[in-house]
Amino acid sequence: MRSLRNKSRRRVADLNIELTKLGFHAYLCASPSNIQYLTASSPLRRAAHAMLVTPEARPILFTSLMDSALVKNEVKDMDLEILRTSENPDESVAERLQDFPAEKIGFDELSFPRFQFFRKKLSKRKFEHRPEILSRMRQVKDEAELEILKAAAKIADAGLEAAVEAVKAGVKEYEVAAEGEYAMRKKGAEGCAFDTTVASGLRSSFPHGGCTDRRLREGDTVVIDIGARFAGYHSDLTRTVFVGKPSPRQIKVYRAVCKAQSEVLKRLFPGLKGWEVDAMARKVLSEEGFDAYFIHSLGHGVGVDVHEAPRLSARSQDVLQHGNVVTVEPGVYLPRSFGVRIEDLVAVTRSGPRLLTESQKRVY
Ligand SMILES: [Mn+2]
Repeated sequence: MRSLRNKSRRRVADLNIELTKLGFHAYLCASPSNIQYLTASSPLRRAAHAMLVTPEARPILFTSLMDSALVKNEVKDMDLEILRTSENPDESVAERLQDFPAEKIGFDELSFPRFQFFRKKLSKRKFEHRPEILSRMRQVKDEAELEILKAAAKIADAGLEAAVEAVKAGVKEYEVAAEGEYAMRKKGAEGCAFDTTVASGLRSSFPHGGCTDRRLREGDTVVIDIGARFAGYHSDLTRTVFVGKPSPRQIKVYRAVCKAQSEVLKRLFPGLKGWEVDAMARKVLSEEGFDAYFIHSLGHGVGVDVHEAPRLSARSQDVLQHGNVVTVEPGVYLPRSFGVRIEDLVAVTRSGPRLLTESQKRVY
């Protein structure tokens, strides 16, 4: 608890240094993920309405009366403001902002109506959408965060194992998903990181197949994409398996995807740009003749959000740093036929990539 408080204090201090450097007088956090990060408390993800950070004073957390006891229990060195009920909760936030001499106010994310409201209420102030200030901080994980992400990855491993065990002809996709999710819950998951995908047969050619009541058949390709939420952090893991014996074509695609992934995993070091890493996988797949069917980006950062910085995509200028946690997930999707994706969660470190997910990959 104490170390969490120190962590929160350090993150707020870092944000304030950034704000001062960039000439901001205040920063309004409305994103639950950013509030979780700055308070180092995952329950606050839901319990806080907004957070106001300023180099001039202690941060202010806005919360409903209903959640105020929880917030008080989690956070000690911040001011608490109880939202007045039965009206627009942003009225309270705007009032507090009015007390500030702040001219230039940064914010992370606001719906258009909320943004309009603040602009109208505080017409003399300048509001700037600057989500990258926090996403840059969040993408570099410390040791404690890496431990939590490792635990989340381990839970996903257990979920995947249970799901793969359930794969056999006659079983429905959602039954496979249910086995995986149940196993994750029993291992301590707070929930799923996202809706589990179990996409079989032709449906495996849809990267975001979700799952349906389709029954698995002999010869099917099955893409299972599963992840856990643990202590407010996420994991993301995909394996592709076959029902019965795969055909030579299925094996060829599977091997190509495996090769693309292992090439990247060998050479994932700080200093590389997102597009360079993406290109490594694309090059292997082009040598195998499948690059035209790799129709998404190679990977993304994972942390307080399942999708965050840095991005590993064809256009990403993000530079990998020690402490990044990313997915490496090449895929090949043959239209009207089948698809294969293999995904692991990896920590980028000075001494090389550290795999967080450890599910085995069948070799064909
Ligand atoms: Mn992913």
